[in-house]
Amino acid sequence: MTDATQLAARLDDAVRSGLPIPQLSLETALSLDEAYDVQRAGVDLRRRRGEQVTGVKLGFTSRAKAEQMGVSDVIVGVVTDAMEIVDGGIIDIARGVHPRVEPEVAFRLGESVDPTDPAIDLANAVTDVAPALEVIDSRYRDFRFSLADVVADNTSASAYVIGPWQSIDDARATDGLAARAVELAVDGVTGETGSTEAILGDPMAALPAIQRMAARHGHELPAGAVLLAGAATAALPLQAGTTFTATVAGLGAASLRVAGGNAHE
Ligand code: 0L1
Ligand code: MG
Repeated sequence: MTDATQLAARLDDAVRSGLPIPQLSLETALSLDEAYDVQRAGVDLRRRRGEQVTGVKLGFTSRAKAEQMGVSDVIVGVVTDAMEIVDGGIIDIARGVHPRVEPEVAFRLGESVDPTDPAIDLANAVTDVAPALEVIDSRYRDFRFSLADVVADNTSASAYVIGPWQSIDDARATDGLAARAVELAVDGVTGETGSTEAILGDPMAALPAIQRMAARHGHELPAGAVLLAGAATAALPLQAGTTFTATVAGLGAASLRVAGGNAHE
């Protein structure tokens, strides 16, 4: 039997110190359900420090990342107000272990949803969509982990930026959300390019996946919750003194300035 609270505390220390830890799975055999117990215990620690949950995020939504990890399903994590950075705001790289940034699409819920209710379609509760940046920062040495490790580590969630929200109906009326060009630029120079298609074929497909995972693992979906659908390109390492901008065709851009010295690894 694993002690979820104890394992969560080790990960939480790594978040707060910026110092990496060895993978939990090297010492402890964790099932996926046990890994989600550790994730939940970590979120409870954050809540006890006063952080408020602002939403959820999906990981492994691109076929490339899923194949790289040898997994066939997405994973879900939790984001809090302490992870939110205003659009154009600053992140201090020195607080991270080895942070990377990826361009995403975000949704916002207009009403509270019970994900366990089979009569509910989460897509009907989404009112807005926005371009976004997610900073991922594995708390494990060398950014290496097993599936259970990364789930326990709250799917590497570290920070996020939401660009301008627009009505989901308006955004979808034009061309839908699939196959929109995405660029991740570094100081205005293209770093990565891709398409929203990399997010499960269409970011809208993230919504039933979030509903299913939230129901299975007990994540709440209140009104106003932010749903990060997944990455549209590979992630780039954060570098001090640079600005990262994610642009999603038709949705606009979200950006983040990186300050501070060096990350820890
Ligand atoms: O948001 C993500 O897709 C990250 C999922 C966890 C895997 C990673 O840290 O690359
Ligand atoms: Mg992500």
